[in-house]
Amino acid sequence: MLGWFRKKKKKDPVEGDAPVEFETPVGDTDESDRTEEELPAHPPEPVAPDTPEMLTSPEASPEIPPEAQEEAAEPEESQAEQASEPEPQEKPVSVLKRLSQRLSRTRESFTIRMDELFLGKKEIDGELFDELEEILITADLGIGTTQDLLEQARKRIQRDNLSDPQTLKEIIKEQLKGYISGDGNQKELSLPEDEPFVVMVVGVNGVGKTTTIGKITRKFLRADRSVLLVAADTFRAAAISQLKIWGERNDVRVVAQQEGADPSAVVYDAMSVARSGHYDVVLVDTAGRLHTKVNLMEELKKIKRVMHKQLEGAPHEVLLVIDATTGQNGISQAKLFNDAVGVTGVALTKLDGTAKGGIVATITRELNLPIRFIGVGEQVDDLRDFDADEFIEALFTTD
Ligand SMILES: Nc1nc2c(ncn2[C@@H]2O[C@H](COP(=O)(O)OP(=O)(O)OP(=O)(O)O)[C@@H](O)[C@H]2O)c(=O)[nH]1
Ligand SMILES: [Mg+2]
Repeated sequence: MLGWFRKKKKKDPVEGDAPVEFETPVGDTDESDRTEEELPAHPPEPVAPDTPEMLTSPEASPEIPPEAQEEAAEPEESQAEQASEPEPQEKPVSVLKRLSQRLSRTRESFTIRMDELFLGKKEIDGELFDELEEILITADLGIGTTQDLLEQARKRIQRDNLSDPQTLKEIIKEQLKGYISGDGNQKELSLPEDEPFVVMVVGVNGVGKTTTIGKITRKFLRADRSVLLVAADTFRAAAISQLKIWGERNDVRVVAQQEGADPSAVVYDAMSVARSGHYDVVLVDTAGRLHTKVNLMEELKKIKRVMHKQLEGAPHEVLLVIDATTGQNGISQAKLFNDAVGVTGVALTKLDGTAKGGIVATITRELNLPIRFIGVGEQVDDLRDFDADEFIEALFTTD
């Protein structure tokens, strides 16, 4: 359980009153309980022509005008439509049901295909394993994880002398849960009490860094934490204004300079503001590519060094944002970022728009990185604290 969004303890109890402590995690409660208005997805931003430097994300590339992106999307698959689905008025949709709806494309390619495969099967044979392998690879579980999973399943079947295909299905479910609920994923994470909690958000362009920052800001505000945003993506003027829009929406301060400014200088200023203003949380947006010939990874390392010099514990978290629709490509990106700046957690976005949800298991098993959040839509509340059990249940829900 992610402890970031526990409400801040009240420090000055009124005399005579028992001290009030808020320990309830907030942010991922049943969305039917929500009282706050849903904010619209951030508006399409003006796009400046630019040259990708070293890494690009094939999805939602800022080079593609929003209209063209809309045209390219199949109408029934439109993320915007999914995100703005009308809420049922009378019957509140449970958290699990809602999540499983958002994961519908992965469920179709994985759970539903698996159900069809097992339907009518009377015995476990080689053919069943071959077809299973194909399903797992299509869901982007990755070759390594798929093979490990099938090998473990074969061993179990032999060892326990099992013959019922339904048991095999249960074994797969258990095995998947094992991969994604590793140690790192269940760690309780708390915020430092006496200094700002600094999160450096990194990732390739277009993966959803700025949007995720906007969503996380809202979660922290609900937990009574003050938030400072930092526009260290100085690559495009639009990137800076996009963060400022999120700042306005959430009514929080944004430290920014002009386009093309040295991102480390922005961060330097921001750390002083954070300390003097006693901010609880600092969220730093970084670029996915650069306008100069400076290597992106070198630039990120520099930003990290500057933060650390200003505040010893910072960054407390290097949050890598991965776009789930990029599948195994996202895994290669993760390795590069991890080698350069030491990623400590992952936010996996756009799970609502992809059949490649199996990437969750690859991230946790092969990269051994904890997934902190999953993005399941464009709205401010479409960011969930990742919970392995809940995720597996939602994935295997059949209705
Ligand atoms: N469907 C869906 N869309 C998302 C999600 N997260 C982000 N997006 C969309 O992805 C697009 C890119 O998001 P940004 O936040 O601008 O990505 P970025 O990484 O900051 O991009 P750069 O600033 O260009 O590096 C936007 O249209 C977002 O609304 C998600 O979880 N689901
Ligand atoms: Mg951005």
